[in-house]
Amino acid sequence: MYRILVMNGPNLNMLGVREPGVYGSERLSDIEDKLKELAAQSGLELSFFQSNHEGELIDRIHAAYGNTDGILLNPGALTHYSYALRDALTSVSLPVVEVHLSNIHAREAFRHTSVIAPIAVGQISGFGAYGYEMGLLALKRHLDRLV
Ligand code: CA2
Repeated sequence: MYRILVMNGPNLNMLGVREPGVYGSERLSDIEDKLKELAAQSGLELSFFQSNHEGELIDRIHAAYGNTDGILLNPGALTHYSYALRDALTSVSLPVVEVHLSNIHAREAFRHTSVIAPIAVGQISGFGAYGYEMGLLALKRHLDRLV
């Protein structure tokens, strides 16, 4: 059974609360509930962590070292500039799948760059909450050495 850490960065605790037009009407807890269902069917053990603080996210990544098989990550706006988050992910050598609700490549220019993508297994962007399900399955396939 793979142990997967599902991490969300700044402001994602506000999902479904404000601006449903951009990010959809589902709350983060709804997304997590769906992932729990999928994990039960797929033989995955999930832990969840959301923080609005870069350092807390980094500490959680360090704490995953040695007890986690992979990370499903929506870094929020940290995606676009946090070399510290990227270095933390590199330091634990865990496979990461990057997920975004919106299509970051179809938005403002500053969102087109991800400093996380080069060290990720892959990036899923633009499929709303369903992207998390895709990301979890893709991470499992990667751990199974199938993709
Ligand atoms: O599309 C995504 O998933 C993003 O990671 C979301 C981030 C954004 O900075 C990235 O460029 C793309 C922002 C999350 C903000 O979430 C909110 C939720 C409700 C209301 C306002 C913001």
